[in-house]
This record gives sequence, C-alpha cells and structure tokens, in this order.
Amino acid sequence: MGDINLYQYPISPFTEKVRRVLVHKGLRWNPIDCHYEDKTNLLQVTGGKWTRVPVMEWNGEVVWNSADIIKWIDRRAPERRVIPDGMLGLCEIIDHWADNTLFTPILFLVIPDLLDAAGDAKLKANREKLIGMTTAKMRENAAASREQLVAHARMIDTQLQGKDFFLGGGFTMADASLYHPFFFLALNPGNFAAVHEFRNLMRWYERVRDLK
Ligand SMILES: N[C@@H](CCC(=O)N[C@@H](CS)C(=O)NCC(=O)O)C(=O)O
Repeated sequence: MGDINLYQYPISPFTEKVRRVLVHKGLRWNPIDCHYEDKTNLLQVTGGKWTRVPVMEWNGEVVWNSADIIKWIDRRAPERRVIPDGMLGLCEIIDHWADNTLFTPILFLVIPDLLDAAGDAKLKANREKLIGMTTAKMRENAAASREQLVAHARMIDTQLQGKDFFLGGGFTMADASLYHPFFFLALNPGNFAAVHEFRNLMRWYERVRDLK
C-alpha cells in the first residue's frame, strides 16, 4: 500500500475523527497542513471540488468528507473493521448527530477563547464569517450552549454504562464520530470541566484518545 496523505489542520475535529480510525487500524499517514484562507493545495488535490479538511489521498485516489473517508478506508483496509456488518446506517445516523447536534454547542464554547488566544484579527474575521456568528454572540449564548452540551453528554454517558465503546463491542466509526467534538472541547479545559461528572463518558474519552 502506498503513502496516505491527509490534508488537515492539527486541531481540526473532523480530521481527528479520521485520525482515530487510522490509529485503530495501525495505518500511518503524512499530515499535510492546510491554511485557513489559502485553499490552493485543497483545490489542487480535489480537482477544484472541495475546500475543507480532511481530504485523503491514497494511491492516486482522493476522497473528502470525514464520514465518506472512513467508509472508504474501511473498504480499502478491512482489517480491524470500524463498520460492523449491519451497522452502517446506525453509524451514519450517529455521525450526523455528532457533527451537527453535539458539535454545535461545543464549537460555540471553544472558538471564542481559541481565537482570542491566537490574537490574529484576520483569522477571527474569517472564522466568524465561516460560522455566521460573532464570537461576542457566541459568548452571550454560552450558558445555553453549556446546557445543551451537558444534556448531550448525559445521553452518551448513559449509553456507555458498562461498555468500553459506544456500540458495545470494540471501537467503531460511532466512537470516532462521537469523540471528535470532545477532542475539540478538550482544547478548552474550563469548558471540558462541564463534562467531568460523566464518569462513563470520561473513561471512554480517555480510551479513544489513547487508542494504539
Ligand atoms: N462535512 C465535513 C466538514 C469538514 C469541515 O467543516 N472542516 C472544517 C475544519 S474542522 C473546515 O475545513 N472548514 C473550512 C475552513 O476551515 O475554511 C467533514 O465531515 O469532513
């Protein structure tokens, strides 16, 4: 098998979803860091079709969109499968919920401090435009975002009672999908503390973070 090139940002949660699967499968990759504004390399590798990360290039094939990348990896490298037989639909539903429902309050809680710490006015303006909300507005909504986060964390914690991984067997795509928002949340220890009380979730988070 040839080299795997992964177009990414180191702190991109959607890329982290894919990286967890690569680690689980023991596949090595070359990270290719992208720029938030200059999309030249992404446009080049995708033939002008996609400007987001992650994008994966493997033996001349190019795939983008994290869930599609994971499904493709699982077909190309079927050892240590992450989509068990009969579970594709469930994995896709969980992935959709994680990306759209679970991730949203986490994004609003993490981004303002992250951008302030970066101290780059151009980056801040670019991200606010992309997200469609100012960091001031996100801060105004912080209490509601924390409430949503805790409600979501409680559901995940309930499902993880007595289980090492979300679907009850080994590590699957569902774990990668649900993990990536918490990877992003952990960039902000103050907000990450909001989920410390969920012991099953915390143990699972560490298990997925420390996959070998
Ligand atoms: N549905 C896509 C979403 C990817 C995505 O939104 N990635 C973010 C970074 S985590 C991105 O590239 N945003 C555009 C940008 O940074 O300019 C996926 O699952 O791969």
